[in-house]
Amino acid sequence: MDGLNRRDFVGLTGMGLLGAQLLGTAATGQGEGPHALPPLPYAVEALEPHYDRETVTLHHDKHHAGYVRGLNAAEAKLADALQSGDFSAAKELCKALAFHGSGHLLHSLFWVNMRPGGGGEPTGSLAAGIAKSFGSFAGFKGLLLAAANSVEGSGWGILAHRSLDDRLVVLQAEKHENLTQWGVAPILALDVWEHAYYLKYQNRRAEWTQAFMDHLVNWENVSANLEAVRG
Ligand code: MN3
Repeated sequence: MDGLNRRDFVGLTGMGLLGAQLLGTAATGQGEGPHALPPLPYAVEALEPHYDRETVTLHHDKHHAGYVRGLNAAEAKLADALQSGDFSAAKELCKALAFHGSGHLLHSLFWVNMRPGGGGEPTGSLAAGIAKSFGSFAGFKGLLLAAANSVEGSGWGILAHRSLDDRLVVLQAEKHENLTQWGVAPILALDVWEHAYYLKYQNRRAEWTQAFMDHLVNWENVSANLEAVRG
């Protein structure tokens, strides 16, 4: 396979973990959990001389595999927490899920984003979307390179689709997430900025979140949102 098929791409951009699951089902399982390391879509030396076989091997077999293991481990701890009702490690758990989940998804995209003899310029609807969003391919390419080159610390340069207005956007990601999970589409938003609750609840954020969940959340709306992102 030399690219994501449309179903995978929709999954990655619009339906969150479904994207990773689609990639995972096509993967070679390691028997460690629900997520598996997807096989490279080409030989380890296929991207030479631009990307060397040693780096590809280490990057895929060690680094990417580490995120898959980390995600499976975090999900196992999540299951334990849900079973026991002990959420004292929720902060660390959410960080681990965001880091490893986003690391797995972005690497899965990264590998299929490359092919031997790639480069050049896109055509078709992607070219049209780039022209609409950035003015020209040269402008887009300059922006993506500058963004990637100036990421603070470790991270990514990313092209993403924003469903809000059907535009393409260039992002920097520090680490993999900080602290979202790439590809997820939010269906419920609970605002815990102080502006959301301070006049009434002052510093008692937990009272506000309890009130939101007990008395305010509109599950019919959340259900409709889920139907919408599932398409
Ligand atoms: Mn990497």
